[in-house]
Amino acid sequence: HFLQNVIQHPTFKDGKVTVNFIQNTPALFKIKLPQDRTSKVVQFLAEVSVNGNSDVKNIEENKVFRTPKVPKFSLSDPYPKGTKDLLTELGPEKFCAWLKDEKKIHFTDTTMRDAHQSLLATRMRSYDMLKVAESFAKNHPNTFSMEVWGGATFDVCLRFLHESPWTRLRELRKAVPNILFQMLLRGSNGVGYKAYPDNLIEKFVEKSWENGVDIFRIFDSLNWVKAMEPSINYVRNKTGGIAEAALSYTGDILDVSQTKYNLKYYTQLAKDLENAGAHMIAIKDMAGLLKPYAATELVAALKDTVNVPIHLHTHDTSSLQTATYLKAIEAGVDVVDVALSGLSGLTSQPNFNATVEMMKGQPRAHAFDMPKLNQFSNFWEDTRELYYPFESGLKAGTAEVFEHEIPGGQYSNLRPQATALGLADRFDEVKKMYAEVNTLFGNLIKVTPSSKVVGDMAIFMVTNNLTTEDVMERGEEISFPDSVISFFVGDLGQPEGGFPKKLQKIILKNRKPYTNRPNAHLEPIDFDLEYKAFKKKFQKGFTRAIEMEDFLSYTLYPKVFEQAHENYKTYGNLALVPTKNFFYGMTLREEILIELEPGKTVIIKLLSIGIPNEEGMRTVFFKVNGENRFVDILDTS
Ligand code: 3PY
Ligand code: ZN
Repeated sequence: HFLQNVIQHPTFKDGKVTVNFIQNTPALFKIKLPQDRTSKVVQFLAEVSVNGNSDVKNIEENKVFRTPKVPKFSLSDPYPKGTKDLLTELGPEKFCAWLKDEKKIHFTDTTMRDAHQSLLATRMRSYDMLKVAESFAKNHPNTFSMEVWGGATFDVCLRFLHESPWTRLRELRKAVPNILFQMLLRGSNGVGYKAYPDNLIEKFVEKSWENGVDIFRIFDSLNWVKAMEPSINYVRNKTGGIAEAALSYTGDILDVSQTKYNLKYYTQLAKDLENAGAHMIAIKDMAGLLKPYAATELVAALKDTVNVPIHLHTHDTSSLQTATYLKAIEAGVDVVDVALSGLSGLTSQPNFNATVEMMKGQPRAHAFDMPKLNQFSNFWEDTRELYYPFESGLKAGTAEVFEHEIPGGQYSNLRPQATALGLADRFDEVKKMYAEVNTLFGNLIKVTPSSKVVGDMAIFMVTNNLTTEDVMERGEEISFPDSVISFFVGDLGQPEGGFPKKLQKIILKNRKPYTNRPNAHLEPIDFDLEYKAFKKKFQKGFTRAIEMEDFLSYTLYPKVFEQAHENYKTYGNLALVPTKNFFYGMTLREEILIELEPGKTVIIKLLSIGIPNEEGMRTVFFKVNGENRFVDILDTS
């Protein structure tokens, strides 16, 4: 393409080329890319093989990967009936009554959402999920639910993986028609980091249900019931799914000196959520702070307070949380969240396989085919290797979490964030500062996005060598991070007990805070008008009809969507590329198979990568379905 640009350039045609022609003619590097799907994917493979994937840092040379094995299943056997079938048959109320009557403990598998969000910076690709989804559905239909969507996955899917989160959901739904799917919804913040207009959240809930979500775990980053109520109503009124409202657990109810978030606070919150229409209550222990004997008290108290089933979620950051599960199960919790061993433990959920084993001999045991369940763990253990650059670095459980209270899902991001800012050696200070900022801010519930505000402030203070005294005494001179200002204005809602007034004044300077719902300050989306404009803007480049789901992605993340769209126009559907090649390109003589659509497969072999010419261009030779192809790539590595 580069050569063609040179040959066709008027200067070249007129024979007026000087020595500086290439250097002075940037248009030559504007390469018009091929349009068919095969060429697009070959283009991507050539680029990533020469220049790497910009999202991947710290690559180990000559890293050897194992081949993950999908546990056996029969393609032609029908799917055994599961909880999804039961929900369809009973509807949400009766389904929840059934669940409450169940003696055995039930399990939610979080492997495809929270586990990788908390261990691998959310980078798990649909490609790997779809490889095992059908097998899991056929082998373990007695799983209560699979958390596969929401939280940070929506953003990361579009931003870094160049995939449509909606396609992920649909494809998974096709592969798993029998087990309930669940998503994490940040209440008024949807799957983002700020409040969105109510009618956008309403449409989002409706479309999530249509595309495959059954259980909506709804939380608010400050446990503000007012902010969860609308989402609970949307699930109840616009879907046939289950509204599971969450109380985000922080602190320690066993510590009598902690008076803010005590047992009474949580039972009242649960009652309020039940009154607001929740079909189920989740204890969302996002940092893994709920200790075993606290679980005994909390679960027992909630069981006495509300009539709906209780679902327990935790992170095993301290390595203590299977003990918490045992105590919670003894106290009558209905469902616990676990991740398949290969992606469990540490900042992820407790170990699915081991928890099933732990229950053997206990009256509430739930039988699983253990050799099979262990094969799924092995699949994930091998697959996880492909994501090694995204590991958080935490090697062992840490009791320090009880001091800093950093959520599991944030931990795997905070260290790279700190490292990127040159604070790699000062991460201990960042963690300590996180706890100090929490105290300074009045002891907050810390979960997305309030946890991000605390993290941003901690990093800001460490970077600028500021102490809490500096903030209180000379805060007027300090320009605080935008997220912190926005938080103190009221953009994430109102914290329990209100904002610390003096600090709020220091941070806001002359800005006026507000106390009603942030969504009340937002213009509703005019769906007719804006969807039409969106279609007009983006239709070019879509190889299918534009859908409302695309518009929702755009409205939630406009810039990210625009970039993903550009990427799609250039490279096509990258979700089809095997993970190893997506992150690391191809190795010489490697041959891969890509299924562009059912029945249409391309076999691509990398033959050679030429040395850079004077302009830094390298020619990459492939054999594609037996034919030679070459692509010129500017080496920017
Ligand atoms: C998210 O909001 O993504 C979370 O996982 C919060 O715990
Ligand atoms: Zn979590």
